[in-house]
Amino acid sequence: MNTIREQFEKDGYVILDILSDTEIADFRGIMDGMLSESKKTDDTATHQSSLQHLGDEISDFGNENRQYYFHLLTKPGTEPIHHAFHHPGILAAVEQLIGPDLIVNNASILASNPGVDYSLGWHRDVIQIPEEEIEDRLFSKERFHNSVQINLPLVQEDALEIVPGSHNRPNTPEEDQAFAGTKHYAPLDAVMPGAMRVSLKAGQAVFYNNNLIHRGYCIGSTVPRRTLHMGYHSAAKPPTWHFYLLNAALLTPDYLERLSPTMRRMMEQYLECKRQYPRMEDTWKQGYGVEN
Ligand SMILES: O=C(O)CCC(=O)C(=O)O
Repeated sequence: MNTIREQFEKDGYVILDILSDTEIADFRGIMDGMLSESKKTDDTATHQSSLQHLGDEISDFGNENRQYYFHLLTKPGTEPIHHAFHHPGILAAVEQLIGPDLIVNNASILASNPGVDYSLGWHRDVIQIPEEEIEDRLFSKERFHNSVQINLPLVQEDALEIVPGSHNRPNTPEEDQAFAGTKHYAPLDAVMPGAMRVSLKAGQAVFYNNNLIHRGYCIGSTVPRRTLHMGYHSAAKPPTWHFYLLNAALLTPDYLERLSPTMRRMMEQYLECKRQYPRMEDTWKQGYGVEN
């Protein structure tokens, strides 16, 4: 077994250098064309989370005092940045972590301007699963989790916090206490034992198993957040619930025509996988085919 895979399986994350300085400048230029750093708002309310699963409109960026979450794959006009989502360094690493035939199922930007404070509640990425169906066996060494999530900042950041090693075991009693009875988002003031902040230089990426207990947390930052955020699965195995984040209804023939050949191929494979596994609600059921 190779080292990054061993580390990923043990700790639930691994940090790698991905982008060259030229690539960082290139992506930063494209992103600056989409998101203005100078946009100021009179909004002083504290917003607790971005619209993580619905996504924001790029034209709304900066209207509110919060972090924004843009889903890119299905947004016409964002094509100039799509090549980030099939960067050879990223695909090679993800393939070592979960296997071949990779398909991107989340390709987003996490963005906020300097001075914007925000926090998400601690969570595992299980928001699509009704709380009463979230069983401990989902977080076990025996179950293959067909998902790698990545944060790749174009500006140095410390905005992701994780509990290393929590991805393949159930909550400890102390963690349960911090979650205060919920299996989705913990209360914002929860103190999570064993938490660690992930510090990344521009161009470095953290690859993580999103069953890890984690949160976005950014208070008092003097730099903007400009982070590519993506998720992949291997088409060699059944997908997880994360696969369904991408709105396949927007992958119309007209839209597919606009994509680069590589991205179009990935999206066609996405649609094929969706035909094979049409029902998200099967993915967390016992007997789905991912347990050893
Ligand atoms: O990096 C962040 O802001 C956290 C993202 C997150 O919690 C998620 O995508 O589930």
